[in-house]
Amino acid sequence: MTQTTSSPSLASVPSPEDAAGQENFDRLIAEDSRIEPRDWMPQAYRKSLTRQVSQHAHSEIIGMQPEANWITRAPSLKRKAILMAKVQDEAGHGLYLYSAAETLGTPRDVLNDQLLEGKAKYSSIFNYPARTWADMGAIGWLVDGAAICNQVPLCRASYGPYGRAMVRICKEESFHQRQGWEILFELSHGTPEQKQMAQDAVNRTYGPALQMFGPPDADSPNSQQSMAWKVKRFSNDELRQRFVDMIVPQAEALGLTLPDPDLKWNEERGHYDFGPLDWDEFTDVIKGNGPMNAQRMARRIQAHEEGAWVREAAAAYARRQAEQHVPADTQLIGA
Ligand code: FAQ
Repeated sequence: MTQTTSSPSLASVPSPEDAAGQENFDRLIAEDSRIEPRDWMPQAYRKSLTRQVSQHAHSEIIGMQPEANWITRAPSLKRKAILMAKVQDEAGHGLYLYSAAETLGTPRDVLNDQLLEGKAKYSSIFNYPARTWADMGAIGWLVDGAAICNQVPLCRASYGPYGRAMVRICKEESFHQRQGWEILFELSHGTPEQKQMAQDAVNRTYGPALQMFGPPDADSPNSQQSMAWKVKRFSNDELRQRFVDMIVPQAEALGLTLPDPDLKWNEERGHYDFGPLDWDEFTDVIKGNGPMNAQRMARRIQAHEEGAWVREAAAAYARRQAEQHVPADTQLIGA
């Protein structure tokens, strides 16, 4: 009788270093400690975090566009100054996040190429147009509001640089949400036309804002592993529910309604029930077929090309600084 060998191939046997690294990684996760860039980590953890953090960075950068469009049309100097500061904050968030992603080993220009070549995703919400000034309010209240709801738990993400970046980002997002709320409050207490403009903006933004939390848990391929690694602390549906519970009383205080006839308090669950979202539309948007995908990407590519001279100048400056700061004794050795 021929005997087949069932011993594992050599390639699948972890080296002693990998086995020790995995043990240390598992211990740190179990203890709720942090994984730092120099720590051993499983390849899958590194890859999944690079995906999430870089896509988060891309979202911040693309997310500047709908609001930047309104800087020149802001209704007062004060509003203009506030909006400019907010858009700059989003650029800063992108930079913190690219820096955090780079600590996982992929250089920023590679991550950026993935965005420009359409290989990396960014948040679906930024593929919708900002039609009126009231959209600045709806984006601040609902989009930044959803971002905070999703990102406060990420301050405790197991990967140190990501969690620390999120702390500062969340502080700034809270300010953004308040400025959005304040824009909507003013409009909803203004003329009937202004109130209608605020209501229309909320009607358009509500569904896409709820979709920012990602697909329903049953269709979320990354959630389970990400939660086991303590990157994500709550599932997509848990955070979406938390957000709905938060915005219903806020909408009442604003004097506006949310566009969902199924929205009602469920005494038994202790939460608001809400109606189904259009997941076919979501899938279409993240495949690149949303109302603004083509324009957002074209603008990003154009901005990248127009910024080439800045990158070249910065690189030339860095080279010159390095040459001028060569220690004196090193120069002598070469002489
Ligand atoms: N849009 O398995 P899951 C902001 C993708 S920042 C596009 O559930 P995961 C600030 C997902 O990537 C907003 N794609 O994935 C601001 C995955 O595809 P992949 C961004 C989405 O990672 C305000 C696939 O679907 N925030 O707003 C979306 O466990 C105002 C399956 O999904 C963050 O990035 C979506 N909405 O959960 C700026 C927060 N949802 O990658 C300017 C950090 C899912 O396998 C103005 N990220 N997908 O090809 C996260 O918390 C998570 O990555 C989720 C998705 C919750 C977004």
